[in-house]
Amino acid sequence: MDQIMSPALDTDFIASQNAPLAAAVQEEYDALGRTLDRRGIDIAAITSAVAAFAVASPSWAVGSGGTRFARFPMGGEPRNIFDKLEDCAVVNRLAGATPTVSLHFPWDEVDDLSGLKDFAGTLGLGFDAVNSNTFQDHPGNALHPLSYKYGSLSHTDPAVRAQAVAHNIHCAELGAKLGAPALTIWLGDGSNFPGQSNFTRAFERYIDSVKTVYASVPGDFKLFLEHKMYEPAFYSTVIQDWGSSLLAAQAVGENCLCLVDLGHHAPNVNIEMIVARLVHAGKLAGFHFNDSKYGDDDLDAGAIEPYRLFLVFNELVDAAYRKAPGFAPSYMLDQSHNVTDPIESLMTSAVEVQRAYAQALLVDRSALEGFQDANDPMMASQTLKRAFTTDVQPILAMARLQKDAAIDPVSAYRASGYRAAVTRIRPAKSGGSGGIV
Ligand code: LRH
Ligand code: MN
Repeated sequence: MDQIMSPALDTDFIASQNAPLAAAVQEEYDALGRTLDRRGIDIAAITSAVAAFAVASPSWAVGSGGTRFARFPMGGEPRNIFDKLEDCAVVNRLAGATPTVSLHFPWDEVDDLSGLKDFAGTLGLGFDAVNSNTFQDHPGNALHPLSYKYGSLSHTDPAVRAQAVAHNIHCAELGAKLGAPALTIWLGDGSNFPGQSNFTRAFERYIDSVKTVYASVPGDFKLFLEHKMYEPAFYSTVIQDWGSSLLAAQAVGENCLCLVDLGHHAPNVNIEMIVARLVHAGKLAGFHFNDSKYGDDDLDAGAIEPYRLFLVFNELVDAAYRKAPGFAPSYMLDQSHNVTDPIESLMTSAVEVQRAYAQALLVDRSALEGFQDANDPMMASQTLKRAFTTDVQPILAMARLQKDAAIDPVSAYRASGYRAAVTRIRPAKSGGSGGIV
């Protein structure tokens, strides 16, 4: 597979883009360093923690996303997993925070897995949790002759359940061969009418199926269960909320954990408290970061509710600070880019997740604990707000500069002409009707 030789991946090009910006970054960084020093915080320690922070890119989000109404593809749509990895490499090279990719099967499946792994390696990429797909039928795919219209792992028909179980075992094997740590299982299984499904029997069939998958996955390979309130089912969903996910993960086994997709909750749900509960239970798998205002909008992380994202990271930094048992979450983006260039959205979203992490590192945890124990809500709230309102942009830019990434990823990307180059190379895809990918 021949690689696209783009300036977007070239160290000298990136250095030329950074040169006119570096002095200002250094000046702002030094000023912030003095501010944080007065708070007893070492900016260098924060910067190296931020530089080490990583979030995975979703392979399914580098093409233009859409809704059930329409999809408006831009030029240079990826044709296959190799194109997707090239685009993910640009995101990582310029924003310096996405060294792994989360794959989706069968969309990304190839016969030559070691070839795929090597190709990713040449792009400086590895793999995070892979994803199975029993939420749509796969016409012509011999492994999926039966339909998932009425469910998959919780289907009333044991033959359909067996087909879905086999698919998930297959995805885990593909993931393990690629060095991925886990398989994420998200299902559309549910009902559209009261009475259509027996909640308990469906849930027990689901647990039984996941137990069968769990029994077949290699040693420390993990299963991540992803809950979602609704869609595609609009009355009940088998794994509808964190409670159902936790009950199932506890029933399945130690390496079965609960993944939190920020968009899978009703508006105004206290997601940061769900995170605290899953950490308490030792069952937090990790995240699909995105943002939303209404439903599972899959908007760019931090674009709508940056304070909520900060509050989630406040719980994560607190868990690390308390050395919570079994705390090792996987961080992944899961978004749909309907009106922006996906590469720009993935770069800026990775930076927004990094920003929330950096701000959460600035929380004075011992002071906060004191105000909480003293029942001083005003000072407790102000302690969080002080961290959230600290402009950590110089730290994020310095972390990128120190990694030879781009101080301003979007400007560097646009200056690289990458989109125009792939638009020339990759045949245009028609738009037409909806569908997220
Ligand atoms: C379901 C979901 C799931 C993916 C899919 C692309 O809404 O969040 O994580 O499989 O999006
Ligand atoms: Mn998701």
